[in-house]
Amino acid sequence: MNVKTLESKWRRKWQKAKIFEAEPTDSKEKYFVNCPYPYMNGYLHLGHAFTYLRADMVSKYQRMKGKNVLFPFAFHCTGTPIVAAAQRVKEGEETQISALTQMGLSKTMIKKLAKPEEWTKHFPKRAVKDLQNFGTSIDWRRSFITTSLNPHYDAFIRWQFNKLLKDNYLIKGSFPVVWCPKRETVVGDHDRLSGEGETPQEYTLLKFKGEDHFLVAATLRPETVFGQTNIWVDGKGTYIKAKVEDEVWIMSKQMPLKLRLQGHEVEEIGEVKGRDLVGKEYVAPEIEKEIRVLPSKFCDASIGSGIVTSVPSDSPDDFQGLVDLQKSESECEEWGLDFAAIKSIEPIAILDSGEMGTLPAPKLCKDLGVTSQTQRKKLDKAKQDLYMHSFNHGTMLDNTGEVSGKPVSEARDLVKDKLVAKGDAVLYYELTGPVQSRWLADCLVKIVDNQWFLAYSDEKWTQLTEKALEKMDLFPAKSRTQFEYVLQWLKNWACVREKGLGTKLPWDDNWVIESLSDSTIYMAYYTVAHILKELKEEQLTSSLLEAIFGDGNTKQAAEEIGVKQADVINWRNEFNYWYPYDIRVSGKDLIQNHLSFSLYNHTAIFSEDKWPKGFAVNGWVLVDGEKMSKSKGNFFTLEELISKYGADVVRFTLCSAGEGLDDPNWEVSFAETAGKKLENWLKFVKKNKGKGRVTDHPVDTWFREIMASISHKARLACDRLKFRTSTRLIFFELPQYYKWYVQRTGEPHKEILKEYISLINRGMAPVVPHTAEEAWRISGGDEFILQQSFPKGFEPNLELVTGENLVKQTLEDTRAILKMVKIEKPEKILFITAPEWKWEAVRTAGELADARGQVNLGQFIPTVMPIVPAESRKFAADFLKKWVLKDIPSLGPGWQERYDQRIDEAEILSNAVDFFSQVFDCEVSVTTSENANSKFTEKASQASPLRPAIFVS
Ligand code: A2H
Repeated sequence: MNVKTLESKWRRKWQKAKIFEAEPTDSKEKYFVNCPYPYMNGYLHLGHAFTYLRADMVSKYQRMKGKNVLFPFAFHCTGTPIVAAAQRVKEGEETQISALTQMGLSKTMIKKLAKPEEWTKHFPKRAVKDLQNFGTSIDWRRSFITTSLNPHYDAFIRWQFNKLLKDNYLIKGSFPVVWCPKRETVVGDHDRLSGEGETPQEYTLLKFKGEDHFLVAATLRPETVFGQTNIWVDGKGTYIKAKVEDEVWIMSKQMPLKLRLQGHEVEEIGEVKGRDLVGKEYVAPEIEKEIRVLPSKFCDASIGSGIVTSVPSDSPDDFQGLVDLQKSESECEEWGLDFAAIKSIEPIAILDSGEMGTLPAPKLCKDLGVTSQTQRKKLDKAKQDLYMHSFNHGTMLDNTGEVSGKPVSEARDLVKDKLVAKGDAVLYYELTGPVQSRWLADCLVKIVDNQWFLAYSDEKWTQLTEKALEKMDLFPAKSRTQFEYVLQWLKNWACVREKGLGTKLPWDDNWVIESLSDSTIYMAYYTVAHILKELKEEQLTSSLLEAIFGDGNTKQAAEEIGVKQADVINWRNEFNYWYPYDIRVSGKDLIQNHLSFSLYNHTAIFSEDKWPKGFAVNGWVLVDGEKMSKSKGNFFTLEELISKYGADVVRFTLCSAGEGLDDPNWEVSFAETAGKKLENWLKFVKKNKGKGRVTDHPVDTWFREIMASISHKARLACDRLKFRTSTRLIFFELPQYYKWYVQRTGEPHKEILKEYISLINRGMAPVVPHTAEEAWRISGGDEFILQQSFPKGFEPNLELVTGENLVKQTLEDTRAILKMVKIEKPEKILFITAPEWKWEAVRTAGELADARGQVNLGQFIPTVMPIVPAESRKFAADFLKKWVLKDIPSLGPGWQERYDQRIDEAEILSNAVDFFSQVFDCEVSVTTSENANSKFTEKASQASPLRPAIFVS
């Protein structure tokens, strides 16, 4: 059967039987798994698929462990990306239209997408289809979209925010944000065409007093005001004179708009040429000295005011600017400057930068061989290095007033606060780098007043969240330190925006709750989403929500909305049954925001018994070792991949791509061959169904043991979400053992063969459910495989396993020897097992071994020699040396365990003599070193534990 028909057949059967529709039941323990909902401005791709596959494998695995599993899914539409994209469609913007065309959308559909609502309909519909075709076990009755377009979810978010406000988790303040002047909106990371990660950075805007106006200059290092020697302007540029509140400032052309956005009243009153400022003197803040304006080439009109205060001791730019002028009398003349006066300006040491000394800028310029202020590369590097170095290692010198002796890291804020308090400076923000919004505008910083924040830096709230984290199970466990770190530094989060889709703040509808803040506790909403959907919008009152999710009165809530109290109680019970969730599976990038926010908000809204139980985080999908990107042509949508390979191949390849925090790697070559592997498995099942002998064979017990051991290990791996490991064990390792088993026994035992097929089917069902269902049905299984139990197994009898490994190893060694001595048809083979004292010696080595399994020869030999029988002393030292120096390193870590078993090698090999004779078609015998004929003494001396000496003739 063709893979696609096979897969859709099983999906139809699952759907018809409604096996993924989860209902509470007392007879089973529940398991609730979920993952962050995707943003609906495009189709699902390979990156999404990896996380969702992990959640889905967990859901299938837990179901097969007998749990009642809930795996719901929803769609995120909050924020500006959809609105911005719709707007761009409306404006006929080309890149947007071609992006949509590339996704395969028709012209008519694209036209429709000029309306944001259409995005929230079209893309979720497609995502449902993709995820269904992917074979996921999602309960679709509970899915929903966010924002006010879904009044029910909207009510839930409003209820939550009212609660946060009431309990003081929300606070109000002003806040610098990245702002799009074209659309007049805040621009989150999602809303940018470029400049992701850039943020507002605080500058101190220093004021230099002139006759009737001020020059203003932005600095990142206010603590260096003690070393100011002059002021820099762009002598060839033009500046603006403007009234700012009731003072007159001189600034760059760009600055009035920036200042207005930052809450200043600015009225432009004229222009001033840079040239006219050169040579004038202004009073510098803090030092209260008159310093001169000089021309520079490095002044950049796009930063700050386009005017810079000069501190040549600590700023490489300032130093080199000065040196350049001091080198050229003609240039000074050209600007009408007194050359002698310029030459007399010297850097003033104001702080000790440790190994960089007290005049670090001159030193750095010299070390780097800077000869002109136009050498931007060298100077920018010097600037960056020194900025960090001084902050971390600098100490203020005695000439810096109140901050003398203080580290730079403390002095900076002290000086800044003093200057601002005295009115000699104001705070001012610039972006750390250029940002372009989705509306194609260059962004600026705006100070927003009346901003609402989630108070994540609140100490008490953080402590509560730390307590919640402590009790959680994290996958992988080592991600814990990252979470702990985030909880420590997380700042208050601005949780509302002025524009975009979303839920309006209940008490102020000028604000929309932003996209991370409306997504922190929605997993609770899933538990009753399918029920709430059936209610009328106005029935979703806060008393109802409080009665379901909080400790509200069910009777009162029921009366208020005109339903039976028993119904409300049932709904509340459904929430109580499923909640808290057991695991949330996510990409590791969400540790620093979404997952941590979610934990905070759970502690704020719910009682302790409802706090999340587990987070699982994973890396980002690479394609053949490279980052996915549209431009590289290695960007695949889920739909594309499924239609090319079929769902199980995509699942199998993704599952094998990685586990843990490392970035999983999608190997195209694996995907190309995985279909064949699955097909071969189906063929195997068809061919072997009901086959096998009915008589017993001694090696049967061994293979049963191996199956149990593999099942046991696979289960432990799945418990830790290591599905790649379990797949390797079940689908790749077990068949290797099976091959050996068939070789040893000629034909597998019927029951064992049946168990083998069943084990692989059940063990692989979470990964490749369609193939597993098909194979299950072929092999005569009824119901669905997803309703069977995952293989359990037990810890194996190691003696049995070690014994059979001895046979296997001896066979391989014999083959190697025959090849080496070039005997094709041997007449006789003799195995001589190691004497008891060698076993003793090896176990003693195991006891003496250090943590890495290594043994000190000087300690080992004298410890062991006394137990060596007199007649063996001759060979003993050689054996012991070889054991420590050659054998141990080749055995690898943990080698000791293998020798802890007390097995009778001679007996095990004797039992396999028939097998060996059959394989080599000759007489095979076994003896011990102790019993070996004296003519074999030399040969026998080569025997070591688990590696008998082999004599062929
Ligand atoms: B700093 P960012 Cl001591 N054009 O202040 C060129 N440079 C400008 C500027 C403009 N329009 N506006 C401000 N700057 C300078 C002091 C200082 C500064 C010292 C050491 C390093 C240093 C005294 N000059 O900056 O990263 C200002 O010089 C190194 C980081 O390009 C401001 O801080 O935004 C700094 O550049 C801003 O640097």
